[in-house]
Amino acid sequence: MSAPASSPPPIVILTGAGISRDSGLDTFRCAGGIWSQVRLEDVATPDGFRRDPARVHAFYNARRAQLADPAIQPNAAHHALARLEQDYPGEVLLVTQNIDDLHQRAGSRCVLPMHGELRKIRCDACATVLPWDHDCSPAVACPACGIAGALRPHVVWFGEMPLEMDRIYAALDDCGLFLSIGTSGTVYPAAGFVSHLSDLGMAHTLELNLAPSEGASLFDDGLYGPASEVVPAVVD
Ligand code: BV8
Repeated sequence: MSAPASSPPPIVILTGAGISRDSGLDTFRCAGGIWSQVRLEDVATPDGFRRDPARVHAFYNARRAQLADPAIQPNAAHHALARLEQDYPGEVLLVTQNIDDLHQRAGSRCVLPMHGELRKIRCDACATVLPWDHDCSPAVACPACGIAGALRPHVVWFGEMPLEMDRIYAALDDCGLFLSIGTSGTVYPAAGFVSHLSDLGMAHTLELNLAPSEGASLFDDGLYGPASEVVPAVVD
């Protein structure tokens, strides 16, 4: 579910893999993280998919199966952000780089998943986006157009344009508070949001992370510790 189109909200929250770490999902760049297990060039680029679509599907099939494990549930940080949205209706926009659905499962409704969604698939032939909770492979035909070999994970790979950028920048341009939670701030354009806000000079910017990120000095303030502890402490 994505945010309804309306006037820009005053609070913008950006989340990254760190917020889902306390739910049992790996981050990308922490010790032992996903990019130490597989080469991102192989599994998260259009070239990698062209070279070996079966390998890329297998990578996302495994992550989809992990997300379906009953042990993987939203944690106290996801729930706190859902409460914040309920307490301030229409005033919170949650922009997530995560492709898991833990924010939505916690009850957040105004969510823009800028790097796509693991539980969806897209057809390169007819552009249909479909809910997808099982495995996919190059042999599977698109349920909408019937063409085989055209389905791909509905995720944004390196070199591709992230989703909903117009709505995200419209919200950033009007916001008064920006929270960045559990992201290393290494992947653009999300990594550039805080500098964009510093240039505008209107929003208070706060980093919540396990430890200061490389870009911590770009923020007005920082609070550090596990997201499942720090986020509820800030929100409640
Ligand atoms: C684009 C797919 C424009 C989904 C992902 C030079 C050369 C080539 C390209 C570039 C370049 N410079 C810039 C680029 C662009 C590139 C980029 O930024 N590259 C970087 C690496 C330099 N960006 C792009 O290509 C983007 N598109 O720019 O389009 C364009 C213009 C014209 C034409 C075409 C395009 C697209 C980027 C999308 C990448 N997709 N993955 C998936 O499989 O999941 S990247 C991946 O990184 C995930 O999506 C992830 O969300 C994202 C960000 O990572 P984080 O979430 O921050 O995770 P990370 O592991 O890094 O950090 C975890 C953090 O959590 C840490 O800070 C840690 O301290 C903290 N933490 C840990 N535990 C906890 C915690 N915090 C709290 N509590 C805890 N318990």
